[in-house]
Amino acid sequence: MNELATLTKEVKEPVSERLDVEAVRKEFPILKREVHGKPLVYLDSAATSQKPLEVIETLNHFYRTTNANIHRGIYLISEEATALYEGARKKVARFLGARSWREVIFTRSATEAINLVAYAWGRENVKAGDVILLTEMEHHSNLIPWQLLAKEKEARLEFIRFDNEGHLQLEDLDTYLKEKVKIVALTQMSNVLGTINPVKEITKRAHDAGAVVLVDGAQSVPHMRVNVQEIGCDFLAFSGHKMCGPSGIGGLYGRKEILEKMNPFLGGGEMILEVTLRDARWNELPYKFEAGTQSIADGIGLGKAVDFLNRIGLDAICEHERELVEYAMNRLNEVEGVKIYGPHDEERGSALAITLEGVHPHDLASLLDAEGIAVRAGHHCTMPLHQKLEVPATTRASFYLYNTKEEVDKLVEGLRKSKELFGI
Ligand code: C6P
Repeated sequence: MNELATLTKEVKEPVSERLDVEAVRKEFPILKREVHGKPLVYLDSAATSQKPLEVIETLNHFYRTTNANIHRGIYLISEEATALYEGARKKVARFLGARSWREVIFTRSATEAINLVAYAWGRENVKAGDVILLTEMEHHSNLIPWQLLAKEKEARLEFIRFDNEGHLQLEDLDTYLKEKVKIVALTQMSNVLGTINPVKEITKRAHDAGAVVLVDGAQSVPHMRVNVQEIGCDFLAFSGHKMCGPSGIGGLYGRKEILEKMNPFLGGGEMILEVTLRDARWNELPYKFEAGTQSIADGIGLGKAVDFLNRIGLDAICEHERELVEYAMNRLNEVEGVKIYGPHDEERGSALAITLEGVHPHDLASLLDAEGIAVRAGHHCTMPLHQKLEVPATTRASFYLYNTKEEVDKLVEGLRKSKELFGI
């Protein structure tokens, strides 16, 4: 039995199969506030999620009682801080189904995690003429680091296309895998289309062709059960702030065998075993990749967020969002002029990008804001995806465990009001 399997047994079962949204909402203090004299309707969780009280209080408690640097002090509060931080790492490792806590590297965000791989793995392994295979729906965080690497190494960037429904065209994968693909890097859930990509199948095919696989889990990890061993991927990046945790903390799962062979990403304190003026030996995993003082309180807060998500239950969250998105799609389709992007079937995530004919996406977001409704407008850091959709911008509503059908109704009402204002 692997190291974390024994610990997994101790994880408490979720309180109920179904999510009690009213009870959940009470745990998020910000949801009580008003904006522009109206109750806040927060529909921007794909950008960042709100935080439950227990996460907020964990940060507060840490700074009030336990604040010290970790892995350094030979005194009680430093030892306590270290135990809390390393405890959080173990919770994250279990949450992702890693074989060992050593496979979880804390970073500032998913962005930093992907950059870590592009630099530390990419520089050693990608050579001139190699193919880096991405998809057309990637967030800039999973595009720019590879563009930089490809330019430096004279490697080739190629892309798996997506079809009109936002599904990947997997025949492109097979075509490119016949060439020298070194890495396939793709999102598990699109932050615009809501598409859930078949990362397990893609990983299998990529591995059969000798390629390494990085999964961008920034949007999937907060919303569905993600198990890195089941997927079989080599790397998975995620952000704490999208999964009820604090900002400034995220992580990279990496298969131990591959991490061990890699050079460090950043140099500095803590990532070394021994240093002389001209040389150094690297620390063991995961510390080799954690140079300098870490976001200690935020890491501990992320551990609390994982406890929270486990208590509510990922299956219950997933089911709640599935019902909500289905309801939202039906209701939005009632409004003439609304176009919904991405899959129209049940198997999709909870990011819903739309356009409303005759109203600019930014104007729509401003009008909705006046109604207390927070949505995002723009290209959502996916310019190439929008170029393919042939729209400069979309307005995006994204849902999480605390959203309700009444909030969807308010969104629809807001759209109708906007149409009236524009005389459409
Ligand atoms: N997307 C959105 O509103 P960071 O910023 O590092 O925490 O996450 C980056 C990132 C990577 N991949 C995907 C699929 C993402 O959606 C994001 C963040 C936010 O859609 C902010 S642009």
